[in-house]
Amino acid sequence: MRIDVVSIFPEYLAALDLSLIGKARREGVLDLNVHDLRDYTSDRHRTTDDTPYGGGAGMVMKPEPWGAVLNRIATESPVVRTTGEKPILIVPSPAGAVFDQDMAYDLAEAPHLAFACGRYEGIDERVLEFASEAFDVRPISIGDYVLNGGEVAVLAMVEAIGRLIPGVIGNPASLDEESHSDGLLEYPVYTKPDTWEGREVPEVLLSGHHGKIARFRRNKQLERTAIRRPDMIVQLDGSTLNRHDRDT
Ligand code: 6GU
Repeated sequence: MRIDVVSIFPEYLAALDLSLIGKARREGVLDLNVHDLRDYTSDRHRTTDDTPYGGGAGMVMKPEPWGAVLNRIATESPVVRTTGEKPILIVPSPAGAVFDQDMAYDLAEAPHLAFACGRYEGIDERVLEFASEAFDVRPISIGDYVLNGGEVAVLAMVEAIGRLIPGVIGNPASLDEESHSDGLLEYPVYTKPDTWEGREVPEVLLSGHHGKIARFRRNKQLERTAIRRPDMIVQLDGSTLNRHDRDT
């Protein structure tokens, strides 16, 4: 997968050199490119923002550098050149649709993603209209709170998406049992020692009885989800709960 990220703080994205995502980059599974928006300005001060038309607080990102960098990314897209398909342009914004695991799975299938990190009060709206000629533009939020810019949101989204790309995670089976994969939160986990600070590991996990262990874990998932995320219980579709869930 090809990923381009545009920011006025490219150093923020240095964390993408670490851990599994960093390894995927070094192995060539992820072709991740970070662009400094200021490199696409043409004035001496490398200005990227200006005051809002209509008045109001804060500053707005100027359209010209955005136009220049997005033209470059679209023109150089290996996907556009080979398939003619539009790359997806994610615009991180608290005013976007909320990112979730289904979206991560969907985006993990795309051959080319670009991220446009806004700062201040946002990017001149005409940039999104202009970009939609060459990109499938999607404003996306990572939750109902406000960040100062899109960079931290991009770190979260690239990690959530990147780990779903085949070859990025060593053991893909671990993806099947994690929170949100089946509409429930994941069960609690334990490791050695079996007694620690006077606390025991639940006995059933030491029993070697696979059926009982599966039932215990499933009950913990249901209990945890009901307590912590009642909203997810409401969303469960009929096929998620099986006969055994109802009988116990
Ligand atoms: Cl994606 N960007 C910003 N600036 N704030 C946010 C957000 C994104 N998601 C939640 N808050």
